[in-house]
Amino acid sequence: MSINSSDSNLKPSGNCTVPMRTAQIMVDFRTGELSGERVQRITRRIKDLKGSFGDEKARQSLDPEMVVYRVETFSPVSVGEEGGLFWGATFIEPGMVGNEYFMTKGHFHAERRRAEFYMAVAGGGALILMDESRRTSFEVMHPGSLHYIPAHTAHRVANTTGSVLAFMACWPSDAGHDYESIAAEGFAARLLKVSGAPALVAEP
Ligand code: PAN
Ligand code: ZN
Repeated sequence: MSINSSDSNLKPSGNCTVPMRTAQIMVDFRTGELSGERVQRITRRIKDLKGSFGDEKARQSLDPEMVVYRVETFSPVSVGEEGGLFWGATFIEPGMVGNEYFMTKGHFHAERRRAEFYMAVAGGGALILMDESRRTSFEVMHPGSLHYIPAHTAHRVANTTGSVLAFMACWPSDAGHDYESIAAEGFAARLLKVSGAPALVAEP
């Protein structure tokens, strides 16, 4: 029996002796959305993001229930297990807190030696990267852009457009997330709207 990848009507035949399994998860490549029973979902709202944005007064003036971003995750192995991989999709709403774009909390991996891939699917924005010496840079994200996040590098994404920014991610199952370092020290620069355009502005 020959199998080709476009053979979507493939069925086990009477002679087939190997087990056939269907994928547990499906990815919608137009939107990045995951579907399947094992997809886990979290939502981050304005009320969950105290301390993330530079202008705390502006954050408090917004509806605390307003959604800033959602994350869908497929974790085929336990968190912390060595040798596995996780898949995620993140959806950042358009919006601003003062002059700062809606963005993810951002983190270092708890196991600093772990890297990650991001790939933008829809919308546009910026991946902000910061190494352990607090050197900060950003990469523009647009549909199809693939971003390698090296080990020892904090990462956060900001949506700089008027529509949802969706991106996929793949990272090692023993990477873990260190949000505490970012909560304590922040990023060394913020992505702000300056004269109508995004600019990475160093913290004073
Ligand atoms: C991503 C992020 C996701 C949400 O899956 O966890 O985009 O960002 P925060 O975790 O910073 O809130 C990832 O980088 N995983 O390692
Ligand atoms: Zn990460």
